[in-house]
Amino acid sequence: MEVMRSWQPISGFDGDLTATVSTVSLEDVRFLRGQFTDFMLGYKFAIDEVVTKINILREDFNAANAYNPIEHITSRLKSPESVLEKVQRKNYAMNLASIRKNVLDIAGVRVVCSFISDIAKIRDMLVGQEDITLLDERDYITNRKPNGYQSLHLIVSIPVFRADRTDRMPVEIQIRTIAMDFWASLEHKIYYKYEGEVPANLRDELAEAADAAAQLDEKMEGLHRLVDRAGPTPPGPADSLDLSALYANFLSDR
Ligand code: 0O2
Repeated sequence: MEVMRSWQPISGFDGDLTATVSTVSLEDVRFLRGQFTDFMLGYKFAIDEVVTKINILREDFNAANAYNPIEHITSRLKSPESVLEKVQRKNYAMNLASIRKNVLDIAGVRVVCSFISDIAKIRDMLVGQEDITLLDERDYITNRKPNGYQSLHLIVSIPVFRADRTDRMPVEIQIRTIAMDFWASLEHKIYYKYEGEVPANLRDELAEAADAAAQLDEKMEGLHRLVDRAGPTPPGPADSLDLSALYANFLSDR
């Protein structure tokens, strides 16, 4: 069979993937793999762009303030298998144009903050940048998921400057506190261990743990505010002005 030069629907595809796999050659699969790898590269670059932006904010905070709202940043590029699994699960068309349009969480960046109030701060700073466009926002903090999951999800698009073109790429940014992140990573492990069928008693325990995490966040936020109020005022630009000239002026007026 001739190697496919452009992305075409695989001939003979009737929705039965097992039948499709037996009708394509190894060369076809290699070609598709190459095309897919190139397609994914843009998402990797988009992650790099967003991580750079967040690292700049972090460094800027460190330089200007005694306190830094960003605890840590992680990122992940969805694997080709899980992109295609999502396409199949959501019944999207199995081609690149459809993936580009429908699967907006291929590039993912997670920002973990110390306090709840930091989440809105980081969100506003990112969304306010002129090359970032907010496409969608899901606030699972105000509207906690029934299992207890909390996080702020933004889908943004940013320009990625390639060698021969500029592409606007979508990135999912998840912003959450340390407590929310702790809960989510444990829940994720439990979910996978039980392959989605988490026993009722564990689900109840997780819901309780989510309440405890939310209470801890509130308590820490309260303490943070108290300390912030009581703490010394950070030095401003006027603090280091040389006042000798003013003193000399007072003396000459006597
Ligand atoms: P991973 O491991 O991060 O790659 P869908 O992708 O269709 O299931 P949807 O509607 O596109 O979900 O997006 P949604 O609900 O905003 O969530 C997408 C991501 O949020 C997930 O990505 C998780 O990272 C996280 N998430 C959402 N709900 C939960 C939850 O109940 N528990 C935990 N631990 N994480 C959650 P992925 O690709 O599923 O996983």
